[in-house]
Amino acid sequence: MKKLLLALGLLAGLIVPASAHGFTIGEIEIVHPFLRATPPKATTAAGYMVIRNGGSTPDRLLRIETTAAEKVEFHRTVIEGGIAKMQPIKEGFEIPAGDEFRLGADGTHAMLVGLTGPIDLGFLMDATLVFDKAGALPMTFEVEPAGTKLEDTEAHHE
Ligand SMILES: [Cu+2]
Repeated sequence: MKKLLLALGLLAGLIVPASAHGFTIGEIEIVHPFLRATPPKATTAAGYMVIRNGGSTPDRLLRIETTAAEKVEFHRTVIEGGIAKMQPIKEGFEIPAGDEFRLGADGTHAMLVGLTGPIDLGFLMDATLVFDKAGALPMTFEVEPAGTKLEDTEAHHE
C-alpha cells in the first residue's frame, strides 16, 4: 500500500522528497546514495541507494562509473548451504515504471572493486550512473558507518 501511495504521489507530482542528498535525470530520481565506510586497506566497498522512476516506462541501471575504483560490479548476496555468496548481476537492475528499485534490498548492492583510496566518513565519491533510457547521471555517494543498511537511512528521507 505504501508503494502504491508513493507511486500515485510521484505520478501526481505531490511528493517532494525532503532529502537534501538526491539527484534527478528525466523521470529518474536517486535518493541518498551511500557507501559503507571501509577499514584501512580494504580493497572493496559496497554502495546502496533508492532509485525512483516517475515515468510511464521502465528503465534500467546499466552500470556505475567512478575513478575511485578499478570497476563497479552489481551483486546479490545469496545464502547457499549456510554460506553467504555474492552473485554477479550482469544485466543491471530494472527500475519499474511509476515505482522504485531499492539497491540494498534482497541482498543487492553495488560493489566497488579495487579501491584507489580509503572510503572514510566524510568522503564524497563522485560517480556516474548510466541508465538505459535516461542516460548518464553524474552524482555523489556519501559515506555512512560500516554496517549501515538501506532501511537505516530511509527513515530520515520519508
Ligand atoms: Cu558484492
